Amino acid sequence: MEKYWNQEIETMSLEDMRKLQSERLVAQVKHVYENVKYYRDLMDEKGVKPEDIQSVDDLHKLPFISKADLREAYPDGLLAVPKSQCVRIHSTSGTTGKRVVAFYTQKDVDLWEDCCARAITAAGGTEDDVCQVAYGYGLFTGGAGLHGGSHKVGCLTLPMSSGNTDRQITFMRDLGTTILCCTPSYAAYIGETLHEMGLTPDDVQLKAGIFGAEPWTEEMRRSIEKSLGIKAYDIYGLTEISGPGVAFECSEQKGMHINEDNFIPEIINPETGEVLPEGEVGELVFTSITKEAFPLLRYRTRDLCVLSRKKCSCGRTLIKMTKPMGRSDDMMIIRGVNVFPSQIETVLIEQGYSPNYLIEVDRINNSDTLDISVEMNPDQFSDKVKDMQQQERALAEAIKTMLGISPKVHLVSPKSITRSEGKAVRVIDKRKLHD
Ligand code: DLL
Repeated sequence: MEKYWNQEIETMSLEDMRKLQSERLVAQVKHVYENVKYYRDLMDEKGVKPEDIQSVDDLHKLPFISKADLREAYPDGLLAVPKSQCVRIHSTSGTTGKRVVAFYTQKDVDLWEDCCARAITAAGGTEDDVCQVAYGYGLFTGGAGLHGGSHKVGCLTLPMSSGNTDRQITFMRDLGTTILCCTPSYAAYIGETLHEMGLTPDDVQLKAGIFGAEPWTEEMRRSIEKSLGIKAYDIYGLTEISGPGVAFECSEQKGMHINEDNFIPEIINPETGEVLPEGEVGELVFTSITKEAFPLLRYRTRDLCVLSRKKCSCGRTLIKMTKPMGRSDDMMIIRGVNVFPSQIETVLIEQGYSPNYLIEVDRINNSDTLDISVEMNPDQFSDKVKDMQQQERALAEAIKTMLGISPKVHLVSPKSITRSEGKAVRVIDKRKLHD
């Protein structure tokens, strides 16, 4: 029997959901227009008044808001309530440019934790579970979000944060962890460490993992499921919209249900901004209709995916999104060809290599170069140079078939690529450094 955290909402008819969304949207647009000068100016510029928005069908009339706007409004130019009503901030990792600061009222935190509780329940979590939260705690939303959701469900919560892998495994065994929450790259690392300690999945009691915050392939899912003896569920979210739990996977494990009673999704053509019909790939845009402190309308995530209302075997009617295929700004153009790191990862795992790799792109003598360092598993290692060269050629050929361009593959010794305890860095584009 499928369990839901909020059955009424999670299995609501489309008609009722649209009604609920419309009511919330109308109120939210008014709240934002009255309280956020930055967005009011954008609306005025576009000639849209709150009265023009009567239902979700009018959503397209509103202006978009982008990361550039968030940076311009830093730190609190988009805050919609007095600071005294806020109880928390979180912030993005800010690898490029200024960090984004997101504010929360107590109600915002509650609704967000509820979304995470839905995700944990969909992964089979109940009050009988022991939930180990190995996402980072702090400004990052991963730790706090899953921690709050786990409390709501009533799981025994282990607030581990990321890192200290030996201790993660000790606690996992001593306290009988059944659900692990962390990034997929850290889950792979924990699986690898378990193996190195001479342990097998039978030595732990894990049954499920809730992994997200970075792109990961189906091949990676299977590899983690095998190494930890679990079912691995995807979870999606972003700081600007709340954090983890914007969307979550269910028992069907095919795409993630969006908590659309809180966040209305749209897919647009990233070049023209035109709204695309269901089933087409494009940039995901969210309108948060319940957030009080930091309510973004039509926020462009830059994540590329497809939306679908196909019937789901879990009984949930919430719209689904596919795994993001990467961010529009993750895509590399190498010798004129569009390349996503996930395509390379798919080939590596299919060919029996580990998910530990590093992609380096450069421009030498006006020509793009693509170098991929791939770690061998101990059994792939050979001390015959000829064998190694042959393996490198075979892998380069398989990648060329996928991408249409030839990479230079370097097989490197086991354990030589730095492991990730949070979001993995898998691409270094040196062209950006020279530009
Ligand atoms: O990564 C929130 C989160 C924490 C989600 C824990 C899931 C689990 P940010 O640091 O703001 O927030 O990064 C958001 O990460 O726009 C996507 O590009 C990427 N991302 C998040 N989840 C997934 C996922 C958190 N399941 C950005 N698959 C988003 C692929 C993901 N990419």
